[in-house]
Amino acid sequence: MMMSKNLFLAVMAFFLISFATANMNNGVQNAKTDLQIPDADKPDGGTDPKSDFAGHITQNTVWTEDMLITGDVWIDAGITLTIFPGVKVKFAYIDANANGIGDLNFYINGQLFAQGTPENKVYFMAQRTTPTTKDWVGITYGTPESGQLSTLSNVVI
Ligand SMILES: [Ca+2]
Repeated sequence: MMMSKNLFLAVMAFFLISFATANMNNGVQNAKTDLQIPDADKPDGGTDPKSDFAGHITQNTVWTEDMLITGDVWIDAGITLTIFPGVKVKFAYIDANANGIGDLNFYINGQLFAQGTPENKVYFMAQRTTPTTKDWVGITYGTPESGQLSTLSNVVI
């Protein structure tokens, strides 16, 4: 009897932690460009990424180097995208409907695992060296509470 009560409490604690984490992740919705990055945290800019991506991520994937985003991105349900420390995910400025606002969006319907370190942060940023706050749309978190939790730490958006 005591065992099952302890198990029940442990399960409840897990759900409470999950709920808190999910709410925290909702906070990254509609994040803007790197204009909000404090100067001390700004990356050096550097050259454009060698690799580019757009579309659906349909199998578990690891990004180990900088990535240029050239269209909407979806992490599909049940799929994990892992981003290594120090990787810069740069969004191209694409304004197909010519309204002055970049169109690209990053949809998380599965799991984003982006764990930078204080020395090697993960960046979600505009590609242009002098971006506006409207260069890309942001990150949209659509994973249901029953889905996998995303983890973002030492990530600059
Ligand atoms: Ca637009």
